[in-house]
This record gives sequence, structure tokens and C-alpha cells, in this order.
Amino acid sequence: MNNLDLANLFSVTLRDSGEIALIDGASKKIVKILKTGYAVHISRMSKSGRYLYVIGRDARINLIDLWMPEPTNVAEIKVGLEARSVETSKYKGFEDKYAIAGSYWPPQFVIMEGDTLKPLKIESTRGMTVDTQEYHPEPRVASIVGSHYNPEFIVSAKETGKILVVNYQDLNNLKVTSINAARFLHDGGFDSTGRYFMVAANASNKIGVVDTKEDKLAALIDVGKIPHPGRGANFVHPKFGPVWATSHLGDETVSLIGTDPKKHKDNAWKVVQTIKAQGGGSLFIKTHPKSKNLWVDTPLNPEANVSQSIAVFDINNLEKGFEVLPIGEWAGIKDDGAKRIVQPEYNKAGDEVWFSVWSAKDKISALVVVDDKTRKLKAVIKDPKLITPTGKFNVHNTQHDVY
Ligand code: DHE
Repeated sequence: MNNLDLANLFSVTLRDSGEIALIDGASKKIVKILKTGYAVHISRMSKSGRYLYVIGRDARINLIDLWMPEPTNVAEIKVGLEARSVETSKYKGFEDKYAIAGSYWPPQFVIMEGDTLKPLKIESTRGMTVDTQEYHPEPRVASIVGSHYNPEFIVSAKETGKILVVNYQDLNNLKVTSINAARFLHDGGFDSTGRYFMVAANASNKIGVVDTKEDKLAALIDVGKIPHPGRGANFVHPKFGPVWATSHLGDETVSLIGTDPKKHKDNAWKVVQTIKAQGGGSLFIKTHPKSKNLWVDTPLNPEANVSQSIAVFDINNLEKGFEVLPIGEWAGIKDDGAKRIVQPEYNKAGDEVWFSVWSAKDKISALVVVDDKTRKLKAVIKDPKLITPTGKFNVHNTQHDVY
């Protein structure tokens, strides 16, 4: 019921104001700012692209209907006291039907009606740890993805190190497959085919791989120190074939893992190459199927020149090393804000990359848009309303798991 180019809309987390900004990808104009939960965290899209789900750290979920005359908050729920993740059912026949949210406290996940947020099923994550098999009273729910291969949600329980595959076909006779991975599961995403879920067991320095077709652990891979992929980056390596990459909080490396057990069997589920980026303190890494660039941020690095810039690699010539782009400088912010550069996110076409310039709440922040081909500055989005922008979620890319 509106004329917005919804597929290229960005939902931008305004962390410290507890809001999201919807920004039009072409004009870079703020379409609307909506109130959300406290210290708002991530946005996810329903399969059809109609519903946008936003979760705050206070476990408040906002359901925003993008198809109304103007995108509007149509439902709200608090699923607990503290939470980080929300996802929606994406399997054929269940598009937009269910939403799921995982909480840190209480240790549980909640399955809801996708279009009303009416809670249908609450399940505890309490149980035994994978290694010592001791009872853990409060395993927090970290990342959740919606399977493309089965009517299932894949739920990572942090402290037990278990990945719960929750079948939503029959909520009264709920089937949950519990897969042993490794402790301290955190963030992750799919490989390029959408079949394998790659999740960081961060303090175990491992990536777990779940085959979401067979509901089995495909591998547990040692990587660098404290992997933090976000959803990771998928690309075709000139030598090793399809890979998925993660950067790390605890060191400067980027681990590339082979993800094609059919055509590149010898490389599958192995670190085929390790490259060095600017430093530790990396949170997110990104590329796009149409791009030849691999972007690695370092917002938590103690050196200002590192946290305020971005490293970019040429996928076809990784050995060459990286180029550093001074995104913080490009934002043209004169005051002494932290200006941490965080979370590269592509537009729908895959020809521009958006970065957040994340300053303190009372300082000026911005979004900087870079032309992907030329690596030159394309636009700076500044507005007093853009308070502490961090995560950005392009509707099309989030809807279709493009990353
Ligand atoms: Fe996040 C994803 C938890 C701090 C920005 N963050 C995630 C996910 C988890 C998580 C479990 C995966 C969700 C999913 O995919 O279902 N984050 C936590 C924390 O526990 C932690 C470390 C501490 C806290 O106090 O919450 C934390 N996160 C942060 C930040 O400080 C960041 C940088 C800024 C902010 O806005 O809060 C931040 N986290 C993000 C973003 C994603 C995310 C942008 C989604 C990335 C993506 O590309 O999908």
C-alpha cells in the first residue's frame, strides 16, 4: 500500500535511543523512525518481505508491517527480560507463519504467530553441557536461523554448546534434535547454498557446521582466537572454490573455510587459508555475490586509526593484502567521538556498501556509503536523529540470506 522501494530499504539499529531508522537505499533519506526495545539489537525479515522483526536487549520485539501506507508497528511482545535474537519461518509452506525469539534470561525460546506475535510455545534451554555433561541452569540463546531445507529453526544454546533443531510442524508434539557442537555458541550464518549453518563457538575458538538438510553436525573446525563472523561472508575462492569466512575478536586473522563437499571435497570444512587483516577487535565481515571485495571491520580495536577505518581485500588476490579506507575521516565529523566503524552491509544490487560510524550517544554519528567497484566515497548520511547507528539490515539481503 505504499510506493517505497521496500527491497532496498535498510533497517538501521539506533542502539542507544531504542529506535530503528528505515532508510531508503537509493535516496539515502530517512523514511521513518520507529520506537523499539531498549538497546535495540538486530532486525530480521519474514520470507515474503512484508514483516520486519526488531528485538531489543529488554526482549521486546516489534513487528513492523512494511506493506502499510507507511511502515507501522503492528504488534509488540516482551518474551523475557533479556534477549538478542529473533527469526522467522522460511520453509516452503510456512512462509511468514512463525516467529521465534531466543532469550538470555529466562533461558528459553518462544515460538509465536508470525503476523501477530501471539506466543504459542515456550521451551527451556536448561540442560547438560556438551563436554563435561554437567547441568547448566541458564544457557542463553544466541543465534537463530530459519532452515530452508526443513520446517525447522536452528537455535544455538550458548553455555551448553548445543544446537537445537526445532521442528515447527507440530507444536504440540514438538520434535527437537539436539546436536552437540562446542561451548559458547554465539553468532553465525549460512553457507552460500543455505544448507549449512556455520556458527561460532567463540571462547572455544571453533566454528560448528550444521547440515540443516540431514540435521547433523558436519564438522567442528578450529579457527583463530574468538571468532565473530556476524553472519559471515560467502564467496568463491579462485583456488579453493566456495568458502565462508570469519574474522576474530582476539586476533587479526580471517579464517576461510571450504564449504563445498561435492565439488571440492578435499577442502570442505577445513580452514583452507588464513589471511591477516588490520588487527583484533573485529566484529563483522562482509561481501556480496556480485562483488569482488571482502570487507573486515575492527570497531573494538584499541587503536583509533584501526577502529575508525575498514580493511578491504580483493577476493581474487587475497595474497596482495588489504587496502585501508578511512571511513571515519570520510564521515567528516569534527568532534572527538569514538567513530567506530561497524558492520559493512550491501545494498540490494550489491554495488554499494554501507558502514556505521558509531559515536557515543551525545556525539555525532553517521552512515558512510562506499561505491563497491571504485572503493570511493559515495554518500554520507548525517542527521541529528541518527543516534548511535550500529547494525544495518537491507531488506532484500536479510530476507534471502544474501551475505
Ligand atoms: Fe550483538 C548479532 C549477542 C554486543 C551488534 N549479537 C548478535 C547475535 C548474538 C549477539 C547472539 C546473533 C543473533 C542472530 O543471528 O540470531 N551482541 C551479543 C552480545 O551478547 C553482546 C556481545 C553483548 C551485549 O551486551 O549485548 C553483543 N552486538 C553487540 C554490540 O555492542 C553491537 C556491536 C552493537 C549493538 O548495536 O548493540 C552488536 N550483534 C550486532 C549486530 C548483529 C549482532 C549488528 C547482527 C549481525 C548480522 O549481520 O546479522
